[in-house]
Amino acid sequence: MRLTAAQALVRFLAAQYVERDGVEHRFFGGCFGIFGHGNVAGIGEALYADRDALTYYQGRNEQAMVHAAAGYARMRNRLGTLVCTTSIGPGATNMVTGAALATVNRLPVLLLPGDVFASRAPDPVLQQLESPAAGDLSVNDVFRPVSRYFDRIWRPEQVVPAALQAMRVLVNQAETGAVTLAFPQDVQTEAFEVPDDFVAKRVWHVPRPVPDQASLARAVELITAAQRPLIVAGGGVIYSEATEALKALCDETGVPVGETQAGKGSLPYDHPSALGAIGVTGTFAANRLAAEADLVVGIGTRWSDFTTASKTAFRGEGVRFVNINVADFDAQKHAGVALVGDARATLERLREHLAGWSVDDDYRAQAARLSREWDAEVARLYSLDHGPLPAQSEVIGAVNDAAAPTDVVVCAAGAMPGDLHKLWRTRDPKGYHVEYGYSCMGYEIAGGLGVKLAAPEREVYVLVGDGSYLMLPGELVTAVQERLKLTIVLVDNRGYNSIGSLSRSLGLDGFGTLFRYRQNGVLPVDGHDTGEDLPVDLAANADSLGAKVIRAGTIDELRAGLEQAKAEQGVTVVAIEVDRYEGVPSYESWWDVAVPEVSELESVREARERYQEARRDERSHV
Ligand SMILES: Cc1ncc(C[n+]2csc(CCOP(=O)(O)OP(=O)(O)O)c2C)c(N)n1
Ligand SMILES: [Mg+2]
Repeated sequence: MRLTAAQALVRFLAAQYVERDGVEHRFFGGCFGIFGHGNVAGIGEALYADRDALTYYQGRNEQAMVHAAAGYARMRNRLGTLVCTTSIGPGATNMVTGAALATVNRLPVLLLPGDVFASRAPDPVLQQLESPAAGDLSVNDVFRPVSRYFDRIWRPEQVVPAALQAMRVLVNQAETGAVTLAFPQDVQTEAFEVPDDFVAKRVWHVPRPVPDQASLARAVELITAAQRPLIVAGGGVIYSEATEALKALCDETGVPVGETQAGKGSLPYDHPSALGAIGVTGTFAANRLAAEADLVVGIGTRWSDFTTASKTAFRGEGVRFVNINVADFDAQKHAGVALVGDARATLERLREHLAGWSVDDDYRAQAARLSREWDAEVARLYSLDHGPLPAQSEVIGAVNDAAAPTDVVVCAAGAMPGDLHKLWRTRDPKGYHVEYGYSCMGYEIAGGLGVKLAAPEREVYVLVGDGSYLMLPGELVTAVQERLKLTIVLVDNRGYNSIGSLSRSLGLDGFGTLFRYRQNGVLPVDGHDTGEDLPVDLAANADSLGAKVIRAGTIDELRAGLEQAKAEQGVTVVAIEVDRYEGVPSYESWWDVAVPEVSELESVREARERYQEARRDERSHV
């Protein structure tokens, strides 16, 4: 069969399936694209001529398309994703941030940036960046460090090995992330004789590998010798659908669980072993037990600084680690006993080995008590009745009350992710979707769109700050166009407030974080000249993009607005302003943000002293 390279690739992508536990799914749910000269005729023709093969979605910003694909992939537990096609030059490089986000979060996305002519005949083509020192370089080489697999398709026949390698990496649970196939615009249009097998249905089997016996035995020895063991549940628990296995292990052994951002939802919030969020944005329940733990079992976590509180969370004398991870890279961290394997399969093995063993009753009771005490703190923060502007924690409470257990909350950057991590009562393993591997402003609306495409049966609540909204609101239009139902809660605090409070804590008065008019030549800071508000109306902006807008001035109005949104079919934006100074406190934790060693500012010198003091709790775990 004679096909162009682009036609062959589109047919191949449409025929890819994955199977795990006997359940088979199509791997690609569609293809996002923004056309330019680098893809309009090649991939564009392939998508247009065969419209049933792969659903085409029109994007507004290439970065946002990749966010949508990542959101989709996460919602599908990495067993599905979307393709993203772009033109060359700016359209292509706009995807770099999205690629990094996908790779950091280990989420499969397939990127097809257009590339300059392989023939080099018309060089320099519009938007080509030439290098005097290297003829084979294009801007797409910037994808290499942020991709788990990169290839450039120089000849049409090369589609075959490139596409197969791309799939190998995308479905590999340890390797997955962004895969980039840079596609020169002339090669896309060139024909070759395509082997029939290449475009036939292909099923990729996703295994559940288990650790070797010796490693398991070492882990069991450590766990059964521990007095105060603690589990840290990461995203791997959810991706491998290990939540039931985890719950069974906790019921039997009484080991308490702290959750990372990606792992939140591993246990229902009201399970007696559930300590909730751990680390910098953790609960006092998790952070107190972490400080005294003698053994920490990390499951599917990469041990980011937010989880380890910059290596101050686990302070027990001689504390040891056991790491269950499908990726050897993460399993080896913190000098842990590495259990390289699938979370669910490994937890099931561990449970067999631990049969009859449990933590002592006092420890189990302490965990259950702390879990209840934490929930009382959540209830307090949900109903502060703060005024005149409400507190952000009350907004979270209102959304949590409005959402059904299986609905999904989506967020990524600002003060909201930390507050959600602490306060969101998660009742379903897929109910909490906070992108915190890259914590990328602008992910929210686009990621929420991807979540909705992946799980149309669930209601999706996107919480977005004013700063994030301004960075990437365009996919609102895509959601309107696709007639998708999204409820977006736009939380306005007139600026980059999370960084503002960080800045204030470092003696810097929130410099550069308020959205205010310049005054006397400088931008206003907190606590001094507060300056004048900007005449910005983001709700009106959302209205102009086709969303139904509800303006809420109080928490009661927010609650009413959320009820009203339930009856809507399309995109609803509920806008509310919150008090930027009424933040949720930090609970017995610390984050390492470097403070200048010398400064003319007294406030910074004081912050430096506090910084040096705090660093004394840092451990090396080597
Ligand atoms: C793309 C990107 N740029 C910069 C940052 C650093 N950053 C983290 S939060 C934040 C402010 C976010 O503002 P907003 O969305 O209004 O949320 P708020 O902090 O006010 O809660 C910034 C600038 C980031 N996370 N992502
Ligand atoms: Mg803000």
